[in-house]
Amino acid sequence: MTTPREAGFVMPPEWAAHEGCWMIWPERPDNWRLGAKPAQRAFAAVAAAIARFEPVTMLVSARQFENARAMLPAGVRVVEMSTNDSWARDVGCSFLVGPGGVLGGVDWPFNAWGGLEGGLYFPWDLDDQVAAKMLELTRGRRFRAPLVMEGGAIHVDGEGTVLMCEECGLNENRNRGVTRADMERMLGEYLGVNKVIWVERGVPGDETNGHIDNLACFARPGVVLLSWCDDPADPHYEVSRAAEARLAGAVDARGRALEVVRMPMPAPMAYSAEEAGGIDATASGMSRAAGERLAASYVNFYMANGAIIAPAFGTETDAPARDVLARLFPDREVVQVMAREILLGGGNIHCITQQQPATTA
Ligand code: KQY
Repeated sequence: MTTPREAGFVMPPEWAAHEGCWMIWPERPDNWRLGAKPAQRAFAAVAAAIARFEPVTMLVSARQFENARAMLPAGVRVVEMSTNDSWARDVGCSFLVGPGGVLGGVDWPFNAWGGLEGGLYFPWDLDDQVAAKMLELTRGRRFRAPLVMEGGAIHVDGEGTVLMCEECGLNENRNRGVTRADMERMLGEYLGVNKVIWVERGVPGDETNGHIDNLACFARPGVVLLSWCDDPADPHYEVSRAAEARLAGAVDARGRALEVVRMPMPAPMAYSAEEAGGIDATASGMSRAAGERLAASYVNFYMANGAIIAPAFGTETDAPARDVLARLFPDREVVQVMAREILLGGGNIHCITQQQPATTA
């Protein structure tokens, strides 16, 4: 099996020019309350915001095709595809660019964030096929990875460095017996990176076992934005300090020390009784009880061409978060979209989007 590295492919950073963005329409009522109607409105708002800056493709089941078409702006392309849920970051391919500017993609084996040991649902077979189908539609070269992983578990700087949380990347529920060296070798071969910067834990309560995309991201090479908490009573207080110590003590693939920018965390939020009561009970592994803390973070945003599409929660921290993004990305328009309904499903705007890089071939 030829790996992307052997074939000369690398994953571009999210800030490189995009051909467009891929999303998946929410539908399953055991994750999205009230038959997914409020989530569908939120996903439509995200798609409309991104579509101002780059083409958007929405993947949707046959059952929901007419409804999605009616709810989405005309400029959003709606394409039928079977899935188990709606997390394009994780079940979609991580796109690569190869020699002469050709498109490729990593097809990560997917097990619903932990398989039968703590995974969120069964079956996940349709989700596991999404990356291959995206690469069929785009005629990109497909590289099936040898280890289970998700796109939300990585952030690359485009200059040879990737960020990952140990809690996720070394979790036995993805790859039994996996070692740090195994994962580093795999990331090197499939993303074209030379350096993995490990952070120990992700945002407390994140049901992905610590996806980096909810905790931290590269803003540009050498600069990492970190979700930060100043309340010693909050479990994220320790997590954010430990992450900052790791990041500040690391050097990237080019030998640079990282600058860490703190992004304030939103005030604690939890499922209301009404929200939890709107979710269909099933035997899935998704825990959705009233009062349960939501893993909210402002770092879970999408970089579109010329814009940052960022979550807002209707709380007092929305404005400071917007200010941080505006300062960090002076050449991009910051567009905040109300994202609580996405958060109720366990993720946020970065988790429901997947960029396809612009290619020259
Ligand atoms: O963090 C992400 N990339 C995805 C979150 C998935 C949550 C599933 N309920």
